[in-house]
Amino acid sequence: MEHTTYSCGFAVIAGPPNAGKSTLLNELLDYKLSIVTPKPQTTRKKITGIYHKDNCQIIFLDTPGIMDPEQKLHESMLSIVRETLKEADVVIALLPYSKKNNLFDREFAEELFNNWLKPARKPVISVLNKSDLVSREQQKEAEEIIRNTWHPDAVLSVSALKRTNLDTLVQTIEPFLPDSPPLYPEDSLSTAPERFFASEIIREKIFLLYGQEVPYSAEVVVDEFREQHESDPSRKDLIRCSIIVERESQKLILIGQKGAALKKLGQAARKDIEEMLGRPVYLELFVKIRPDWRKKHNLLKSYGY
Ligand SMILES: Nc1nc2c(ncn2[C@@H]2O[C@H](COP(=O)(O)OP(=O)(O)OP(=O)(O)O)[C@@H](O)[C@H]2O)c(=O)[nH]1
Ligand SMILES: [Mg+2]
Repeated sequence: MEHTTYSCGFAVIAGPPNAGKSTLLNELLDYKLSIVTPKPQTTRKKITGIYHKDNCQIIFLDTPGIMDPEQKLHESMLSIVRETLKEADVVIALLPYSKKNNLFDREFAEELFNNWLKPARKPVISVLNKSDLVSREQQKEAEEIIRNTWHPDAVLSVSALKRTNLDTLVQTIEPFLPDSPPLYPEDSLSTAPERFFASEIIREKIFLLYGQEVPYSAEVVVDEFREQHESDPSRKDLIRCSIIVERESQKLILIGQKGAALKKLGQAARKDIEEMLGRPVYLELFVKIRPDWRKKHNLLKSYGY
């Protein structure tokens, strides 16, 4: 009798803010699941993305960037990273190449390997991202330093953006996955509901359209997600969201002159939400002030942190 083996497990992507963790998840899945912006601290929660192959299923978990916490929100983000690491069959420790930092940030690497990965006691694949920024010789040099200093189970360089070496990364992950039937059906891409991704898309547009502290002070809550297309295909779904900010000044910036800025935000977000859902929607955005929400335990909790 023919004996086929199937493996399935969890690969947690962890690293500093802006390393390209969410980009890597999206490029592996070939689907824009996790929001990406040039600004650090874009991702605030765990994002599950399910990768399917003939003989294996990899459940990738994208996490917030690891940084020094300045407020309660950051502490919640770090506990999300810590909790997510517990789920890992293998950790992808993602460090970005940088021209400034003598190839990569050694101080952060030391912190990541010693204070996060060692206590987590999981197999580690050290992945240097943004290989498009450096030469092959420099990549070999950096890989060698990592191998000799922190002794991870494997080391490789990729460019998530250019999709370089992603097949090799998948092949490197596979041996770390337990023999197991798939945990999710073949057509599932994530575990979170559509309304979560709608709120994330709005957050992404806030990061892209506004400067300074506004993106960091903003949270998006879906108040109503009314699916109407099933009962009547001619009616659009209604999505009502609140954008929470900390101060009046931030609310004024978000709304803009005669509401122009909020309108632009709404249009950009609606376009992407419609693309994700594959159907037209009405998107209504309200701006609300909740002073110091990032420091308040109860508010953070109500926003899912
Ligand atoms: N040159 C280059 N840029 C990349 C690569 N991968 C990601 N980026 C860019 O790096 C920036 C940050 O990408 P994200 O995927 O949002 O990074 P992240 O690690 O998820 O960041 P946080 O969610 O803030 O922790 C974006 O501008 C990406 O386009 C890469 O391989 N090469
Ligand atoms: Mg991210």
